[in-house]
Amino acid sequence: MKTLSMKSLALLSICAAVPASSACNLAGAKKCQKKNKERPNILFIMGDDLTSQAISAYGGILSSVFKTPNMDRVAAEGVKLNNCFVTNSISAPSRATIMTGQYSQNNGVYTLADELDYRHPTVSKYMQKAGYYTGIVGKWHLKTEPQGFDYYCVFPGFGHYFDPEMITKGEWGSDPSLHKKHGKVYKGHSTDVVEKKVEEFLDGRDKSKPFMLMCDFKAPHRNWEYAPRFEHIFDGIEMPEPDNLLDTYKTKGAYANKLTNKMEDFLYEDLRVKKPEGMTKAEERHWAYQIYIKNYLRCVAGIDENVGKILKYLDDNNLTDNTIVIITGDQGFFLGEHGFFDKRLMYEESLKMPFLVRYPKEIKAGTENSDFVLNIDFAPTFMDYAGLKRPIDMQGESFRQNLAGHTPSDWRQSMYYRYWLNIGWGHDVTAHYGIRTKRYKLIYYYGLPLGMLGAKESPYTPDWELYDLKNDPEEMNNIYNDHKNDKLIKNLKEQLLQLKCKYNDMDLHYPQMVKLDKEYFWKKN
Ligand SMILES: [Ca+2]
Repeated sequence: MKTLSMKSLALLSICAAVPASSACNLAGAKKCQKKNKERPNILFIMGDDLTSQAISAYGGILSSVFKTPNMDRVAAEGVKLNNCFVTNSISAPSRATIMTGQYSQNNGVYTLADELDYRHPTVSKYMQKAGYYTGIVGKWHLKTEPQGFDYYCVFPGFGHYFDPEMITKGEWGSDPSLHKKHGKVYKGHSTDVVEKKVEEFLDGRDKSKPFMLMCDFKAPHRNWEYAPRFEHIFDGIEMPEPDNLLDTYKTKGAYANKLTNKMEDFLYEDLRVKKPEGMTKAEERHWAYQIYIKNYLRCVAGIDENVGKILKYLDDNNLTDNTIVIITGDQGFFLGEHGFFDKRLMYEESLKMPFLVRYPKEIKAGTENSDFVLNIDFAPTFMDYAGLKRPIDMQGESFRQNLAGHTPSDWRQSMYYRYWLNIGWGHDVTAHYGIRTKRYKLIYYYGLPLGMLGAKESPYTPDWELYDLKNDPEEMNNIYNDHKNDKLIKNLKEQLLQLKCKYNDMDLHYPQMVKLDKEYFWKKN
């Protein structure tokens, strides 16, 4: 049933898509050349599980012992977003959203098991049609052949840290719906290999056109295999710990204690150090955190170094002024907060994406922006810079004006989030959705599989959480059950329903969900 609905949604989207404004080849040659000189290049750099706590420009606790000078350069010469949020905090769904400007329920990629229908409209197709020279290198992760790219060189699936296999355009075969499992082997660490591919793309591009390149590093994804040159960067250093490393989830639902994304859940392959025997849980969290955070950041060091090479390439080739450089991650990530690693949950560290942008022609250097920007907004924003209107099937908005310091007066004040995979593989996270406003976050752990591949029935009763982010930014104190908040909760639930309606996610085609909602949606404990 899910497959059918995915396909039909994809087809619906194709029907609803509005063609991009007139392609350059329709205009006269001279006019076309002038237009191409004016339109900026877009260089979108994304780390897999790269989170803002690991980038020193964000000034988190780790910035005292770990610096990212090259990513920080982008922030210093551009704008830093403080409230950029992912709409479904997991790789393939976030990537599909970035490509389509749509939530999972509209692009059909709900979980890691889903593919992006190769016929679906994407930002790369629109940009290519509008005269951009388009490319993607590194992690693609959407199973079917990348479409709308003049050049690609991508890992099959997750990719490997060392000597990764990669598939270059022309090597996929004739069936774009194929899930290709292998490519050619490229020697070296994947972060270094991907950077070389960036330079190859830039060297070999059609220079008569502006370019859009997506550079998707594998790092710093689990299990954090760093290049050997970073082995000793933390020798003798005690890494600062988050305040809530030892969280006991006192006010959270039954699901929280059962999550398997904690410091005590690491495998030998993650830490590559034998666990000492006889540790208490608290001792184990301290011990594992120190090893984990060093491995994770050694991978980030590789990204930062390679971002430096890319920025130098732009400088050396006179591309800095007319290229929009973006640094982001495909979601946020826990670096020990609540004792967690991984993502998926709606708590701040997982929900927030790092987002730094440099574009000297429009963006003032060293600025910050705290507007609510979502990953559904990336595609319409790229298209705006290219002079294209937002297609009606895209659910996001361009934030080009926000980046330039001119936030529209009617800009969104809240955001809608949904994680679809119930229990199943992936740290036993309960399926949930929720709303985040400037001050509050309300989360509904509904816990139904709804036909998602790999999902399981939930052993828990549906549960709600409410956090006051002003007084409790670390989300330690769930205040849903305090009757003082009844009016606030009712109001937030009404806003949540409005967002569900707006984003085509009313769940009316899931009879189980309709039944569950009747009992639990308005319920107060
Ligand atoms: Ca990821």
